[in-house]
Amino acid sequence: MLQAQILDLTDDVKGKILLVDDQPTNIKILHQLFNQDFDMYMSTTGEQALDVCKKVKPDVVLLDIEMPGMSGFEVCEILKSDPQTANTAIIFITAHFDEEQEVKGFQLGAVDFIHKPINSIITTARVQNQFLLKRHSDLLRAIALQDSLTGVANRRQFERCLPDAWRHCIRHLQPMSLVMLDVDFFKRYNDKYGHQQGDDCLRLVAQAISDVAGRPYDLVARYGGEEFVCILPDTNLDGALSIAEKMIVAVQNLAIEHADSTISDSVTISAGVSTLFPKLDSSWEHALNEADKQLYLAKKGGRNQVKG
Ligand code: GH3
Ligand code: MG
Ligand code: MG
Ligand code: MG
Ligand code: MG
Repeated sequence: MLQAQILDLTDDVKGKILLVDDQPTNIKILHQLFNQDFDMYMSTTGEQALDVCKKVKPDVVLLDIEMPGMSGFEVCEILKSDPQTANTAIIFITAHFDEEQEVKGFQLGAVDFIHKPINSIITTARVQNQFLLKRHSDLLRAIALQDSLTGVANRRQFERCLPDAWRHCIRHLQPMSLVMLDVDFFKRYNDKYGHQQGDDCLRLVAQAISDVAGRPYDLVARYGGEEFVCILPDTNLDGALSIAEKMIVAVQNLAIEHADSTISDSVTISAGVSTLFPKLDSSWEHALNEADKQLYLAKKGGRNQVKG
């Protein structure tokens, strides 16, 4: 849910189109139009289309409305309600013009309608247009939510995700943990090796932390300067302590030389953990303060360690 919203955007990555129609002949016509420029995926049922969307995250879905089983409208509704697929550009393909149906489609989040019989030139132009718009909005989202130095989520994304993650845990009666992490003696690192190398160090540390918090629902964000924060839904205190410990070891294993650290030859981090349980008086604001307090204790206790 969380990390997946942040996109790896490279202009030369081929776009992906999913064709959904119960009539294979329709799929064939559309396939011929886009096969050269896009990676193509095909489904003949709504259920199958949802599976493909989860797996490949197409940029554009060309979606038939009337299909046996799940209708195109139902597919659209489900895709739009799932944060992992909500940004997909959905274009309905319909056999007859029906005002009410079109309004409903737009209300469900579709971006365009294409009418059968397929006019190749118009269909190609409309799909190309929607593809470019989708790429632009992906790019804007990435700029708005990603930390430009390290590539992990930024603080804005963290603040957006935290209440959502907490609601998820309340719904499932699961605990949620927060980990605050801070690079040890980083001012000295900058002073000794220069700001540029300091930046490189932050990128490596961010990557090492992210590699440990690898579940799709985990989020690692840069909270500020040399401080990171991690949301771990469905994770109790023991689980979070063990993940934080793994992060500490992962950073140690990077073996980034730090001659001016008084506790190690290489760069280390400290961590503070707090855990929230779904109760009326729990608040994630309080949990964030608590994680910060624990981080302070980890620093006071000698650094390169976790407290919680
Ligand atoms: P402690 O072990 O107690 O955390 O000590 P510290 O030196 O890491 O903490 P302090 O808060 O004194 O210093 C943090 C340093 O992080 C100071 C600042 O210049 C550096 N810093 C913050 N943001 C960046 C950045 O984006 N790039 C680089 N290179 N350095 C940064
Ligand atoms: Mg049909
Ligand atoms: Mg500080
Ligand atoms: Mg520090
Ligand atoms: Mg700090």
